[in-house]
Amino acid sequence: MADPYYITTAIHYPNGRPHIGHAYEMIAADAIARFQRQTGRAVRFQTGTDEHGLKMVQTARDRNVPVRELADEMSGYFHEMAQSLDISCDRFIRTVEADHYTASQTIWKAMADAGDLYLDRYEGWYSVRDEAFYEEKELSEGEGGQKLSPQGTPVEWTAEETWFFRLSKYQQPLLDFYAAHPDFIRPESRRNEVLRFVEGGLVDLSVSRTSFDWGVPVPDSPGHVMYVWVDALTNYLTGVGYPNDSEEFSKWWPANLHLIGKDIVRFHAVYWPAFLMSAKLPLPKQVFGHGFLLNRGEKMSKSTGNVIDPMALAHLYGVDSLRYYLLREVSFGQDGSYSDEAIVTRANADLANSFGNLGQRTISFIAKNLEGAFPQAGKGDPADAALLDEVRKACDGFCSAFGDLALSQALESWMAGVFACNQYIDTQAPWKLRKTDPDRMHAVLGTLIRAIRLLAITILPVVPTSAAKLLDQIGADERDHAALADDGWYERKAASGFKIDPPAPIFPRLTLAEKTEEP
Ligand code: ME8
Repeated sequence: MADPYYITTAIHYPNGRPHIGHAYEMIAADAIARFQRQTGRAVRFQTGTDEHGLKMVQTARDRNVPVRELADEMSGYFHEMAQSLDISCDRFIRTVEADHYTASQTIWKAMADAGDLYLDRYEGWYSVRDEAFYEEKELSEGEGGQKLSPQGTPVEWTAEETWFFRLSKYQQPLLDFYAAHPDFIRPESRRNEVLRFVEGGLVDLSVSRTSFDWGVPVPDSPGHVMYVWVDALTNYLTGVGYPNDSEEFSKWWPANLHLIGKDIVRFHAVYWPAFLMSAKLPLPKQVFGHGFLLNRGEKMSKSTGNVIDPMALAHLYGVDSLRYYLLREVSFGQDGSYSDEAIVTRANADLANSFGNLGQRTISFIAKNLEGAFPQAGKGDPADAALLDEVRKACDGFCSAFGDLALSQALESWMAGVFACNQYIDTQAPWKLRKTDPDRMHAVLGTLIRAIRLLAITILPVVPTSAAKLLDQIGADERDHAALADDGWYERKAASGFKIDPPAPIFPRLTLAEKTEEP
């Protein structure tokens, strides 16, 4: 059995409903998880909600509801979103769950045993929006002299007795680790940011709070709850059995990939490995900081009212169109812009008019003219082998790019295979061959079925429901990467007497929805 593969998204703050940025991260992670499953690896995929911290406390206070009630309601929307977007997670974790308290308190004790925790007084700047402490030198000044974090969020002066983690002790071990594992932080630009930050010197980190009680209690320290990031990061361990199920834990840990947004790379690439080093646990293999999704080039925020509801989009344009669009349009790792026009244009051009049309034309022609029977071997031509070679090349290109997290490039390569098929069908014109050379028509249609199968298997991680429907129509049951290399499939299926039914359209042509709100 190939190596197990453990992938996680960030866990999302349920202080409001999910937005398109959250959906983007879940979709990307889901496509990667599905891709890894196709390679034959055992995959574990985790997402969820990060429910403690001051931001939750303040939001609940503003809404005049108990914080647990807010967490339950909003976490429910994230869970619902995961289901609607076909997110194939093995666990949707909530940090209020009992096993998560156990895991967080266990890692805490391990850090204490290492001598890395001490009590002191914290005085400094805190951003509730980021749930992050900042040094004075990192701040800028906004309107009215308001101090702002590097993320542009307001910071406030905080002073309280807290536990500290000896982060400074890990400066050199972290730098050594980055040097020995050049792929630990990706993409390159984020790696450079982290290196600069750590090289600039690390100060010890305040890791508990006493001014509120919505968090995981610090062991043997009444009045202290853990700083939300300590418990949040630990979710990655909780989900794979830490500390009680050592078999499960050693199967999945260390994680292969923490997929997160660029704003929280510091927590994952500096604090998290330092906590793990302290607790003497192995470090994850990679942290990938994806870019931000902007609304027509503008940052989405509740105050400007341009936050996009992913469920509404999925409802308007279809889940698979949305998934395809987000992974195709945004160069993975960089920021990308979202607009309704772009999703309609992209989904129509690539899915409805190209891939969908290829499947629809071929299958309906066979259903109508061959009564659904698989085309026979017919009269071959070098053009047939040339097409299949090109399609295989496109699918291989998809796999190698996708495996390297170049998701958009992967889709570009796949699309070259679709184009080649459409060109082939136009040149070979099976509708003309029907009268003039039926033997040749059989060979052309058979070649197309083979090509469609390869393309549909390859694209499954991105558009799982639609590609599966297409594969059902042609009776292609094996859908992993081994099936891509199975050259005998066609003959076996044809010999089985499988009949192709007239197709129901799979990729509808989209039209732009009426705008209900303008940013
Ligand atoms: O940061 N485009 O939660 P969160 C793309 N709870 N991604 C975006 C985005 C956008 N416009 N806005 C946010 C947290 N994200 C913590 C994580 S992990 C142990 C704890 C991404 O709800 C963001 O970068 O603010 C992060 O990866 C994820 O959504 C959750 O953000």
